[in-house]
Amino acid sequence: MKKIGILGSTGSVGSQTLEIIDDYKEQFELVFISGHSNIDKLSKQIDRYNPKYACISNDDILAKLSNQTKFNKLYKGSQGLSDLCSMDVDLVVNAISGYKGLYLSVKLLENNINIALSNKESIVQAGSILTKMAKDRNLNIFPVDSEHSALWQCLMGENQDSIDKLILTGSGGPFRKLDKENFYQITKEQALKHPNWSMGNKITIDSATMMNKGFEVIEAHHLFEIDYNDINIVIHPESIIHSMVKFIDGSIKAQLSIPTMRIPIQFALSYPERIQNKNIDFDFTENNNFTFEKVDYDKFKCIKLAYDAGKKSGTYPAVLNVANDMAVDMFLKDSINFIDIPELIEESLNSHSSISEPTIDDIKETILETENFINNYKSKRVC
Ligand code: MN3
Repeated sequence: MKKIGILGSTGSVGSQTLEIIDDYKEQFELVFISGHSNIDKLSKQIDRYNPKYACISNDDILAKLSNQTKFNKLYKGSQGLSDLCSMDVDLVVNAISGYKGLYLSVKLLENNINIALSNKESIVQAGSILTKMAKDRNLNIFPVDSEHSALWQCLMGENQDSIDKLILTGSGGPFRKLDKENFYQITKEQALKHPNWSMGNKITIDSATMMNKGFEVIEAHHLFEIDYNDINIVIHPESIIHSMVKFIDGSIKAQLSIPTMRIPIQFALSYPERIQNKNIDFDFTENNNFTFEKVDYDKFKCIKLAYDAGKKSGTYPAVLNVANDMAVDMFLKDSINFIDIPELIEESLNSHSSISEPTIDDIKETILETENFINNYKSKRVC
């Protein structure tokens, strides 16, 4: 029986993780869940899945939680999240959205707990630190993202020296066919409509700007120790091939399935075993149109910003991440345009002096600095 905890259970990945644990009760035991603002959903999850512990973000919403009496101890706020990270569990799914998920990833590794990582911000900001911590402590960081799960599966049983390059696939998002000249007109409603995947707002906007793919490049670099020059992106609008690895002999391995997060989440939970999914099939004769396109780096400036920040390393990726997080939030609150997102990130990167081989404290400092930079920018705009 694997004991599992979920950080961020009310989001898309968190909710699907709960369904999987519930479907395979003989194999998984649910220890804890945590939610942030969606208290109704958290309350329902508590009733439906009966975790031993739950964590909510603050006291204000405590009153709204009808089933609080079910718990010996209900955890609260950042201290509560931190307490969850020291519980007796085998694996924690970190599905918190945003850059604050990093501190919890660090906490989990410090407490010798394996992570199924859906919070890509952790690896983007502090990839070298987290992967080194995991290695030193003999722990695993299992990818939950569909692309990295695909790469992980393609790389199993292969030598590092045999890898020629990683090929990340991306759907291209909703604006793949829109001319760059019309990008300034993009509305929030348009950007929130993803053609293939249904996800939270933040990651849906990241898919529309393609920053998501840029983050995934950085993530792949750290998780699989591959040089940035050997990580390519190809647009594959059908989202059936979830990524590929080309080997030095010219052979290419790909991982395919219908677009569902169920498979990557489940594999991260069940690894090294695979568990039966009776209802997932694939008919090649009905899905026989696989197409591929080049990435338009000119249109999707965020990808280039991500490659550059990743290659420059140090604290640049943290700036990239926080600036993006805040810019997306501003776009969602109608305070900037879609095309301002990469501009704001670029300005933040340009104003930053990076620290090479940063510690977690350096990264914290960089996060604060970037928050200040963007907040100043915000107040200047209001004037
Ligand atoms: Mn992905």
